[in-house]
Amino acid sequence: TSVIRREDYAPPAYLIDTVDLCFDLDPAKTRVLNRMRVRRNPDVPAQPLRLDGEELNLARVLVNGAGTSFKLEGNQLVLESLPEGPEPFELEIFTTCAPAKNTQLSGLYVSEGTFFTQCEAEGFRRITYFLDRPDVMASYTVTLRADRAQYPVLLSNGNLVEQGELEGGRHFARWVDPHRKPCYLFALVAGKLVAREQRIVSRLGKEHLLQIYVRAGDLDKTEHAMNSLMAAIAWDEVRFGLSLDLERFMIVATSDFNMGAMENKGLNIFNTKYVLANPATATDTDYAHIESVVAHEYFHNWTGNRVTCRDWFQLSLKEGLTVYRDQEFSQDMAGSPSARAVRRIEDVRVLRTLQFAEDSGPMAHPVRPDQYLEINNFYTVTVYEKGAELVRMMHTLVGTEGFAAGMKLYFERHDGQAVTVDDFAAAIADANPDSELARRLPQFMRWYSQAGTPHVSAETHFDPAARRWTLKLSQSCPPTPGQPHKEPFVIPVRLALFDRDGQPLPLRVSADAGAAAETTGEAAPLERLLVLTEREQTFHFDGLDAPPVPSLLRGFSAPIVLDFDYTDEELLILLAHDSDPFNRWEAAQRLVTRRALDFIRSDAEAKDAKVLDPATLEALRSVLRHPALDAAFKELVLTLPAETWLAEQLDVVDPQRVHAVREAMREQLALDLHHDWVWAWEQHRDNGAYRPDARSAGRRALAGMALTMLCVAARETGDVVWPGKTYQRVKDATNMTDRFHALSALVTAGHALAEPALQHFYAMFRHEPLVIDKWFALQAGAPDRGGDVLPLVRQLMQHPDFNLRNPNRARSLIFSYCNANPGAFHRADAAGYVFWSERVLELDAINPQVAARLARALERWKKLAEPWRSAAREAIARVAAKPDLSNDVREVVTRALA
Ligand code: B3K
Ligand code: ZN
Repeated sequence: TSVIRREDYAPPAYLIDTVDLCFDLDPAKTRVLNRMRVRRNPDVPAQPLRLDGEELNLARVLVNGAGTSFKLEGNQLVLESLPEGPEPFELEIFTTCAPAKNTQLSGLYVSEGTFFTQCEAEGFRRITYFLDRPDVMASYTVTLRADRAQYPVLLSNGNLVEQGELEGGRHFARWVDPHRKPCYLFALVAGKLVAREQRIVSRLGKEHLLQIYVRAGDLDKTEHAMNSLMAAIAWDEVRFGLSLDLERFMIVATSDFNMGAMENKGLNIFNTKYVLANPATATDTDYAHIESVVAHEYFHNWTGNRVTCRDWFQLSLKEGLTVYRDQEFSQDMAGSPSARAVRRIEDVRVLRTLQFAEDSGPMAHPVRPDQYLEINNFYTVTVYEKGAELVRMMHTLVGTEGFAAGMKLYFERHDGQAVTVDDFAAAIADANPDSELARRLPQFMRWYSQAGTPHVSAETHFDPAARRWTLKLSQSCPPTPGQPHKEPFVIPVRLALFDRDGQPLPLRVSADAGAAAETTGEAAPLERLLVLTEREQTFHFDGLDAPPVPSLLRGFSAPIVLDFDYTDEELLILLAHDSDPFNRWEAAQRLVTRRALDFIRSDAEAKDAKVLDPATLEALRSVLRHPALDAAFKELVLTLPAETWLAEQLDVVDPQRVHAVREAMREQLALDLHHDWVWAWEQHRDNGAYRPDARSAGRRALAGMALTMLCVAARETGDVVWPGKTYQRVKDATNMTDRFHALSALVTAGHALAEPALQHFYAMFRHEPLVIDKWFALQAGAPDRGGDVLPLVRQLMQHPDFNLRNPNRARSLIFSYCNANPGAFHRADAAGYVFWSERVLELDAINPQVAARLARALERWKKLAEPWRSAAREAIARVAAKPDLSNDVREVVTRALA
């Protein structure tokens, strides 16, 4: 297979109006009869019909009921002698496939005796021959036939129109989807499942049935997902006027799934991890993920399903927009302004640690990529999370009402169509003709076409005589593969100013600077939105008695790196006083990152080092002890920057040094703030009956952090009391969040009680797969002590509960080690890399999509110092040398070596 290019897009030569699918479900050999009404696309010159198919056995092809000649060319079925003219014809294709052998989990597969499908992006071609592209939309009728005893529940998209008995203990169900859709949104499920049901009435007065299907023992874990679904439905009606367009909306959970969930029309299929929760088995983080993933898939019903992508290069059209929507939803669900800010900080943290790294590595690609070998490799943090930031910037540039008007226009124009990101941006701009977005639309679209993270550097000047403060912003963007030079972006920069006592200052823009003069008498605002469009731009602010402390890029108003040489004093002022919680958190991150990087670059011994200075420690202590700040916010401020984040700030990375310095900082925080951690634990440990709301989750998070710090300190001081209390907590906690915090505290501290605690935990939850995933992940992600993690991971691979074929399990052990534990993975003896290459190859034979994700663990190898650099390149080369790699893994390793 070769590279697919965006510029090669051509509309389909044929259109498919209706599809009538009939399945005889059998794990070993499922028979699929596919009857389509097809016609030539009048806008495209006549040519043969080329249908995609993969791993199918073709039995018969009929055109208008009669046999026809056909060719098989690679993975395509080619029909040359088709009826001329614009009239539709009937095309009937009969194939079989083997769901039980489908370990890729794309197409039709079997998980624990139940049939599931996954068609996005190109899985439908593994079910039947089809025009497997999102701009071909058809109306579907689906008949499922299966053994009644083994597969009592038969589901597909839309409405159930008929069901009944068949001979030989079989039965059938027929589903009709009232909405046209691309084939990637097709789904079926057949198996032994039970459902939680909920009837709701929409704002429009329509009745809907909501169902969540799970295995019989899991019904008690579906309440939170149902609540989240109802909340998402209500939110979309209020915020965007978008209502559920189906009589029945179903969610089905499976424990074998390549990603989080899938938005199939009316029949969402979910990884169990993002559905199942009760207080005994799920943590606060799980609850929050479920809320956002359930909402995300539901929101796709409009952004993705009603209006879909013209081609897969437009993926961010639905994913960036839908992530933006789920993030807004989760913020609204959080409630208080500071709880909203906590969500924002968490989202930005993901963007900056994962997406910024992607953007500066070999897989860097624009939010709208230009080419791919395997589309599944482009379901990335760039397309999703950076894509969401682009939508957020549009919102910032047109305002909340303007954005809602833009969304309305988008659906008026494009409902039922397959469109591009340009169409979306044009709708937002056209609804707001006087906005900065409309004025700068072509330039704004560079965010979609240029890869890389822009840097904005700020310089300031104060003129006491004129009482004028000047801010000069300049932007640049580093080269990325295939894009050596970048044109300037449109960058919204939110700004506030503070005096040295932390009091906000009014922002008076001077009239001669080209900006609109202030109307006299009107109070100057305390925050302004500057829009940087040139490579370099200067802004003046008047009426200031002293140089102010700028709070720049408030709320992280653009996905950029801000280079500004804050003094420590200025950062301490912002940390203590900034009214923007994001920048308050950011001030602490900057202080701590600065200390860490200074130390890493020095040649001082890291063991027992005082990496943090007294002023920073004192500032962190005041945050921890602050009477008014939320516990969740405190926990974020006190969380040290990730090793991967620190590594990204360095030109050459010694991963062991980064790890050692971060560990030293943690010990320092644990020891120097010991009394404060005791206080924090006592103040936040009890929260009554478990409720997953943001406030009590924040309290649990801070208590959990305190426990970890107290166990880390105990390791240094020889204290036995806190580890003992923590062990007790593992045994008698009343919810999974508290229990897991305690277990993780012992494991993180490397305490001797970790071992019995892990055993106790395992014995308690051995029949809960999602909890056992946590058990594997915790051990594989533990801080390395003398190289002990890799042998443990190898040993855990032999555990009876380990199964490489189950993606959740593979991720919990292998990915937690290779992708999320740099200190243990980057071993000087290269044994971690050897392990990685073995697993990539082993997984590739089972499930290329999952293998390709793992393959990305070493893509930043060029930044590594020796001996890691050479060892990593060798390991990648070893993988690349395998002749029959999947496209998925091939693309990742080829780019990495380029
Ligand atoms: N649209 C799916 C992702 C499909 C991934 C295919 N490799 C889930 C989501 O983003 O909602
Ligand atoms: Zn999505």
